[in-house]
Amino acid sequence: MKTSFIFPLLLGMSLVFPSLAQKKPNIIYILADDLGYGDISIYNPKGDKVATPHIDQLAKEGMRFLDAHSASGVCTPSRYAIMTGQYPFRSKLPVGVLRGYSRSLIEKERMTVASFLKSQGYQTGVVGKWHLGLDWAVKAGFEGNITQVNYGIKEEMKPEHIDFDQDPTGGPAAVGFDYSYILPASLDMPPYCYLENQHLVEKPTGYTDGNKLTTGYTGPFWREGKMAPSFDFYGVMPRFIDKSNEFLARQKPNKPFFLYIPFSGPHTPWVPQNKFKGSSKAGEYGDFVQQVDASVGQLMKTLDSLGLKENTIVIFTSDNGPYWRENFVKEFQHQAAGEWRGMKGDAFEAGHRIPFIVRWPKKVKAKSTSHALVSQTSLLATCQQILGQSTSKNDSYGIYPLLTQKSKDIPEQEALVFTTSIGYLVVRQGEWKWVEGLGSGGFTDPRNVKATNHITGQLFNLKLDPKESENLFEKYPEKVSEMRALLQRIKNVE
Ligand SMILES: [Ca+2]
Repeated sequence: MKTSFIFPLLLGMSLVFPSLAQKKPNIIYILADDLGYGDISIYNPKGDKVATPHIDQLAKEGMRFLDAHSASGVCTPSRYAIMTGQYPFRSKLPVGVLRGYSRSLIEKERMTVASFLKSQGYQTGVVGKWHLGLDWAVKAGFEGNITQVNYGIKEEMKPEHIDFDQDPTGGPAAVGFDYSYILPASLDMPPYCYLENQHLVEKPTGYTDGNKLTTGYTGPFWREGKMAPSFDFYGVMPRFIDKSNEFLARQKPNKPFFLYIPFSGPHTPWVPQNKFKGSSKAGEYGDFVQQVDASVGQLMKTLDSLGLKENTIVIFTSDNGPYWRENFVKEFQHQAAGEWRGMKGDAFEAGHRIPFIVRWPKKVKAKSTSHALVSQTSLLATCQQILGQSTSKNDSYGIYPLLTQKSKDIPEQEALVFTTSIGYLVVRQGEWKWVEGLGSGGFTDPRNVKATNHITGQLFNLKLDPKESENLFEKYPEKVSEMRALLQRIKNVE
C-alpha cells in the first residue's frame, strides 16, 4: 500500500520539480588536443597574438588551475590516464601513441570514468577524437594466421586485413559509453572517417595521398591513407560541435549525463574554417586556436539555452602541451606554452603543464584560482567524491575538496608522475621535479642525451627556477636519491 501511494507522489513531484529528481550534476569534459598553457589569454596576460574570450569567460565563471598536468606529453597515454585514473606507464603502451588501426588499449575489466558514471545512472557519451584504439574486424580469408592478436599494441592492423563491413568492437562501447561519435585517432592519421555508435557513418572506400607530407607536422598536414569519400578535414570540428549539441538536446531532465568531448584541434592538421582564417596574429595555428575557443562558446551557449548551466560541471583542458617549436615562437612572437620551457612531448613543463578550468555554478566560486598540484588522472576519483562513493585505489586523487575550497591541496597525493613521448618518467613533489634522463625526453632537441659522467638525470626546483634552467643534480645529491626512491615507490605500486 505504501509503495503504491509514494510512487505516484514522487512521480508527480519530479514532473513539477525536475530539479528534485535530478540532484546529480551533469558533467562535460572538453579536451582540446595539443592546446598550450599560453594559448589561452587568461593564462598568458602578456600574449596578444591569440584571443580566447570564450575560454576566458569559462575561467571567470569558475576555478582556474595553475599547476595542473596531463599524465603524458602525448595523446594516447594522456587520454588513457583521464579515462582510467591510472598512470599510462602501467598500461600496455608505456611509450608512444596508437594509430587509426590500432587495437583497444583500455583493459576491458578496468573501471573507467564512463563505466563508473554509467553505474551511477548517468547517460554517457563521447563525441570527438577517440585515439584509444578500436578492435577492427578481420576480413574473411585472413582469420587463420592473421588475427588482431598477431598485432602488438603499438602496431597497426593493415587496412587490407580489415573488414569495414563489420562494426569494430572494443572502443567507447566497451568502456562504458552509451553513445559515441568518433574519429578513430588523430586527424592526421588514417582512416579518415566517423563512427557513430561504432558503426561507420561512411566507409573509408576513398584514398588521400596526404597533405604537406614533405614540410611535415605543421599547417594542414595529414598522412596518406584510407578516407571516406565525402570526408572534409575542415568540417571535423564543426561536426563535433553539432553532434555534441544534439547529444545535449536529447537528454532527459531526470537523468544526469556525462559528455566527453575530445576535440581534434588545435592538433595538426591546422584547418581553421574560412571565417577564422586571418583572425589571429599567429598564423593558421592561432586561427585554429580561435576556432577552438569559438567552439567552446557554442557549447556553452547550448547549455545556457537548454537551462543546464547551473547543475552542469564543465571541465576544459588540453591533453598535452602545444606543438609549437622555438622557431614558431620567434616567427609569430606567440608563446603557445606561455613562459614554460619546451613543447609537447617534453619532460619540461611545456610538455605537460596544461590549462585546466572547472565551472560549476552551484559549487565552485567564480573567479577562483588554485595553485594545487593536480593531474588529469584526478577525474575518476573526483566523480566518485562528488557522488559520495569511495574512491578507487589507483593513481587518481580527487579534486572535489579543492573545488569546494575545503582544502588548498590534496594531502593524500604524495607526488605526481608524468611520461614523456620517448618514455622518460618525471616525478614532481612540491617544488621539486626529477627527470630520469637527460635531454627533453620529448620533441625539443636534444631529446635523449647519453650520460657521459655520473650525471644521469635532471633535478629542478620549480619555485626558484620555473624555467628549468639549472640542473641541480650535483648540488643536491640527497634530493636526487630521495626523488629517485619516490619514483621507484610509485612504480612499485600495483
Ligand atoms: Ca595531443
